[in-house]
Amino acid sequence: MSQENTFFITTPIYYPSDKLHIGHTYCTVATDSFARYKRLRGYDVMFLTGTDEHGQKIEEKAKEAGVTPKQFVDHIVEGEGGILDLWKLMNVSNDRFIRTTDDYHVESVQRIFRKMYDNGDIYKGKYSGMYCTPCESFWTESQLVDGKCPDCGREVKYAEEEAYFFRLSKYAQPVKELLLSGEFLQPMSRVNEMIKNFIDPGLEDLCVSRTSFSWGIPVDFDPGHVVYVWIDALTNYITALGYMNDKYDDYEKYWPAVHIVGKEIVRFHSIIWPAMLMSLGLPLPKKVYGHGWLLIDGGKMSKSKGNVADPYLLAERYGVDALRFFLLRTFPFGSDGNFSNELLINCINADLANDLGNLVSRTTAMVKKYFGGKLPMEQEADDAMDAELISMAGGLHAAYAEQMDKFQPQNAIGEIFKVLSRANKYIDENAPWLLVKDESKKPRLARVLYNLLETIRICGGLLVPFMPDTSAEIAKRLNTAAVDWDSLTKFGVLAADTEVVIGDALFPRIDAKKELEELEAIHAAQMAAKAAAENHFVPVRENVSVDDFYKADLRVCKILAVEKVKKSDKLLKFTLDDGSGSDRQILSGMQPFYPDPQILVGKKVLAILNLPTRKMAGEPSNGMLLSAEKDDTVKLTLVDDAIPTGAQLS
Ligand code: ME8
Repeated sequence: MSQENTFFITTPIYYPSDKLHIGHTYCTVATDSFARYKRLRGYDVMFLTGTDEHGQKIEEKAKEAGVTPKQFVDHIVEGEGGILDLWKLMNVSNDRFIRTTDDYHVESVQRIFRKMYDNGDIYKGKYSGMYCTPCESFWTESQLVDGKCPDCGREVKYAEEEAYFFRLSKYAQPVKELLLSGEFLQPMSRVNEMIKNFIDPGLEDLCVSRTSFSWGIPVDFDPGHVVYVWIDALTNYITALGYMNDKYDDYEKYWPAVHIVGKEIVRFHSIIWPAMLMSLGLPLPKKVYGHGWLLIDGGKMSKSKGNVADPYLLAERYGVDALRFFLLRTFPFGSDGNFSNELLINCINADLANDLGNLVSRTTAMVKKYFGGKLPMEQEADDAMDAELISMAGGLHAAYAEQMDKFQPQNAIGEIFKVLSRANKYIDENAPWLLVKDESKKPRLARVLYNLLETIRICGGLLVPFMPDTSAEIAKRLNTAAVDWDSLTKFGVLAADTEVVIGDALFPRIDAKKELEELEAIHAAQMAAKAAAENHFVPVRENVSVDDFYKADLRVCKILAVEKVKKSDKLLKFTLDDGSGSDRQILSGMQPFYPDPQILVGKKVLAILNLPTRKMAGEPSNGMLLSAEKDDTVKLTLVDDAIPTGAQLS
């Protein structure tokens, strides 16, 4: 089975039923930090994420949108601003991305289903029970809460159908033993939850096929049935390694995995999944970690409540690293946490601008000012005043590793920040600005600055799982490439005559009051746009004569530049090449619909040019860009690159 130095870690595969929000981002970024940490420790890591694309909910959503289910999921997964784009933006270092509609997965699931059928663990029966359509779950009467779905609180309805069942009941005892053994499921509180709520009341066999919808993997020996969600979804963790398919050959090398999942799907991962693996005769996962939820105003985020935080917007405003850091620094991984913009801004100001950013700027600036940027070789030996800082920085890796090995990024970051704040205090204790006044104290000054640079090197290196770009930038400022684990376990690695690189503030301070007001305004505008879209109706337009239509000078223009209009939450300012030889400026209310407008640069759009100049937010606009609107989305009508700029529509 898996080799000594390999490490396989997974996120849940997310439903591409809508755009992902900060909650999904939280889980993926946390898992990314564990993957990066293990790589730093020298492991050969396989980090898997992906999408769970079948099921009734997706089928219904696609129908509403008037497209096929595959078109629907393709758009959400691969489309502009979709799931792949989000993980790229968030600097997620997954090695593989599985889509459950991938051919190899479909074939593997059919083989797995057949294998479990052949060994007698899947049988045909009839299912009746209370069914929650949005959650695609049958519930027993005792599981309902006030007669409603215990997961989402919505109405359930009685349903009955012929179905295949998995003999989950057969595995109740070994699964209970697994849950009680060692540290399979964490945090420990979830173990009691599982045993009390699911195992002890008696595990029922699990319905694993459906005949009521068709968007799923067909049971190849009984075509009216499609494989129902969990056998399709959970097996992704092994099919993505090549189990029962020829696409990959990594199963032997990497399995078993550590699964990082949200608390609401711990049941599936710690009971059903191990039972399925037992049925298949495969080794069980190393660990399931059930993390908490990010809440807004104490409630779970939901698109329908309109209280979701948009990772695109936040990453764009504060930077990807700041957002990643905030998520992992602020919320204890195993518990729920209340997300707020205020917490985010305070975290950036206190930890990143102050404690980290200032320390880097101050220290490098002093090396520059007092020694022209390069420390001299003549340095005094360390004295008693240095001992605490040196032992804290030199020993940091151990305390940090202990926390990361327990999947506690918040505490690992906390350890780093203890050292950073000790370093800030060390500056005050040693008052370099006084040492510099006395020439004989220069060797001492050099030693003080060296100790600070070393502390920054170690802390910056250990920040790599959380803020990969910032960590690299810090190494650059210290003129060092040394971010391997070994070098982070020792104090005194940096050359004595290190030459620093001066740069901009790593994290500029944010004016919290102003920023919060702006975020409020953006949120209000988004809510208004959503409400408008909900009340939207397509106006009946009067017939227009061909002559009238031809009065409009409609042309293909190329976007040369785009920027946000300062005084507006909605307007983007486009500089266009309209083929006339001089640039044209058009303003358009596209800001809410393009969180990253720079992706538009170089694209070709349609514009009406012969409109009178209008002033919008103090800026002139010469024409109008054509856009198309459906439901709550508005997009510019882009045209094929092969059509020349300036071409007129006829
Ligand atoms: O459950 N706070 O997919 P899903 C923190 N397809 N994490 C959150 C969150 C929040 N508010 N909201 C979502 C599914 N998450 C299945 C999984 S796995 C074989 C199949 C995260 O799109 C959290 O990790 O509903 C949660 O478990 C996951 O997204 C659910 O994503």
